[in-house]
Amino acid sequence: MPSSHQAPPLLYAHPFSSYCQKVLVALYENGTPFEWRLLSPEHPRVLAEFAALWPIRRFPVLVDAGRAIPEASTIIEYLGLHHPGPVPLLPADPRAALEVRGMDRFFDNYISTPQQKIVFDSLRPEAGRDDRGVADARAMLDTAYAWLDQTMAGREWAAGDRFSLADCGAAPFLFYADWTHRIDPAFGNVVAYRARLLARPSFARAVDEARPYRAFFPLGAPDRD
Ligand SMILES: N[C@@H](CCC(=O)N[C@@H](CS)C(=O)NCC(=O)O)C(=O)O
Repeated sequence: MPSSHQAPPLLYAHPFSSYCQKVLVALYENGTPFEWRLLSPEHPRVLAEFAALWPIRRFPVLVDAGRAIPEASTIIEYLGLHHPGPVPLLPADPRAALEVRGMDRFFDNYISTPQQKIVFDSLRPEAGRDDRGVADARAMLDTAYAWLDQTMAGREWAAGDRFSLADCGAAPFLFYADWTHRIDPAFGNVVAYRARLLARPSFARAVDEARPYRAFFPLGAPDRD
């Protein structure tokens, strides 16, 4: 348990980043105090600190008690251990926790990874684009939406009745995936789940905080959500 005099964790992040929103949802679910370290060209010192903390330079990174923790899922598990709040995001039962981690891997690997591929490719100069890779990413999203549609039949949240780590990632990943490669309305369970996630106050807050940055969405942010 954190002691009362302990400084709050620092979050090196950007509000428009999906993986940062994944962690923000966990922080907001539990009302966990933290300090922003905004990754922006206007704050070169913060960028330099971040690069020194995590040479891989993928964000977010949490710094707590002198320790740097990268990777959104690991950060959320860390918060549950060291800064627990009223909403446990991993069930205490290891079998139930395995289901949550399995769904968390699904959203990282088969929704977010292809979604990022399409966006990152669009940022490349024309000559360096990877058309085949983008087509594969779009096909993967279609396959992932179809699987998720079946899986979510009768489920409120990704791993069942309780909001969990898996929903923290599902929220921003489905949010941006729909902007990038529209979810077919025939996948009604996925569309309804995405809407439930958007109505969840923790994610609604993260979405609102990111609104000022929508013009930066490389594919053009649609006028919805
Ligand atoms: N595996 C990482 C992925 C983090 C990630 O991809 N973050 C993106 C922002 S959403 C990023 O750092 N992009 C900057 C870049 O690729 O240079 C995690 O789970 O946290």
